[in-house]
Amino acid sequence: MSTATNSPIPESLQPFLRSPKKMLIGGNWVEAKSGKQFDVYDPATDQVIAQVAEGEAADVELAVAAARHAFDRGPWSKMGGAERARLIWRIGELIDEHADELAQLETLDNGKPFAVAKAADVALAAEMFRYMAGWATKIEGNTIPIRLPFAPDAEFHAFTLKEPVGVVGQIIPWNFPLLMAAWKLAPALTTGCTVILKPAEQTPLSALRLGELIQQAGIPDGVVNIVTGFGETAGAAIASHEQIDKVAFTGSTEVGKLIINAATGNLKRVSLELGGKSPNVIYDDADLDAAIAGAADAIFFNQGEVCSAGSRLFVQQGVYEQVVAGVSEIAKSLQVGSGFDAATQMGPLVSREQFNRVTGYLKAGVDQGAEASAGGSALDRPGYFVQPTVLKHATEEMSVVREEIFGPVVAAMPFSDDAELVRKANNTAYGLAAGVWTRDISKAHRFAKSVKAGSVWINCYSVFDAALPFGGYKQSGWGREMGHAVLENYLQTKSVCVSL
Ligand code: TXE
Repeated sequence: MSTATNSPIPESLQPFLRSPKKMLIGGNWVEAKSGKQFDVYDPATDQVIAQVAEGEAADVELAVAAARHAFDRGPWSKMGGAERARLIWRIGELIDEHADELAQLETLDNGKPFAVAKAADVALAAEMFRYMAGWATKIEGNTIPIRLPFAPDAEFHAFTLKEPVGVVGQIIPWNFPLLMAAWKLAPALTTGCTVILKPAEQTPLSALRLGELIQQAGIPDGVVNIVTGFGETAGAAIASHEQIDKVAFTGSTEVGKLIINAATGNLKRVSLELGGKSPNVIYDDADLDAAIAGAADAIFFNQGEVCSAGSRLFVQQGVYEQVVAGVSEIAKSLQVGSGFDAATQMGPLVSREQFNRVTGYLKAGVDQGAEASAGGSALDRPGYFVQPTVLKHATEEMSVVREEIFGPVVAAMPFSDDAELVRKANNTAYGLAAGVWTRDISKAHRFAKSVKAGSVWINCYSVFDAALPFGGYKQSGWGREMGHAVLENYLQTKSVCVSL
């Protein structure tokens, strides 16, 4: 592993950074009612880069009123699908037109390499809006033949209508700030819902810029409201609000459980995309060059701050040492530094808190008997940098194997046969994703069937597409993001029965 120097903030971002960071409520950019602001940090330097309005319950109240008005009075929920589709498509185009600026904001706020932000976060966000725009004209119910056993001659015409669920609260994390906003906003808009979006307090900047683009696209006032602030205040006020019909959350499993409790007051619908501890499996008959590179990418992509990261690496006994050595070699070769440096392959972690959490796990892993065959500690420099780390001699009881670290740390474990593998792979509270590398197609399919996970990648990892559903089994969540499946989160079914 080598380190690149920090690079200065691009001059082109300065006008946006210098403008006051207000919240979008009812089509207006407003301060927090309390007048409070909070600091936002550059994770590569530990310096404050912006001050952002600190929304709380009173601001959520205003945002809910605006969203309620926009939903109950229209025009959004009553607009034709084709008209909504044109506006949603336009958001995707505007994201592409501002791709460099949005990617720079993402690098500055989250730390990730600029090239990754542009190729993955920004491109996938634009694609998500365009994909969802297509569904706006295809939301249909069914006609359903029915017959009453006690009145067989009575004739009915019965059908279902798909209607938007209403006002939706959306609470998102900091690992893919713009993309998570897109995953949430696009299906809500497609189905005719109105939204209160709360970005993560660590990374609010790209969502605020997206708010400006959403206005530019012509989305009516009050349809998308953006409240910046902390989870325990603004987030909790959204989760418990009686006038919000649904809450969609991405974040930790711990907070996901709090959201469910808070939502019981009015029994609002809840969808959750939570943590993971995903198994990535390499059989001895795999194309090992591809599998080793794939295993490294599965954990080091986005600094390991990926809910579906391949953080438990299971390697068949005969090739275990070779694979661990290969992944360790890649870890050591990765260029770690400022996301603005073109040579950088891995940026800093997002925050001081996340840095402390990940370095805490590194210490715990070694204390519990694992050995770092690459990395193992923080980097001695300002900013929240840690080394890409491979832990060998890991066992199932260790906290580094059981708990989500959400950093560039992979725990490698050997297995001998399928039965042992499946037991170990499923020995987790989570069930978000899994990967398997083998040349034997039957083996791959058997593993895909037996692993309890919402996504399985065969001879690849971290492949995402707006058309492909994504979400968790077990404590990794409720409901699916993306694809046709996500529409169900935002629609309700009304049965209509006409006597003929
Ligand atoms: O998450 P939180 P944190 C996991 C990952 C990470 C850990 C902690 O393991 O190390 O969570 O990260 C809002 N009511 N993931 O503390 O707190 C908060 O403001 C309502 C996995 O940052 O769950 C933010 O907008 N909202 C993950 C969002 O929840 C609340 C992505 C996520 O923050 C709230 C992020 C409350 N009481 C972390 N408390 C994934 N699945 O991708 C916080 N929030």
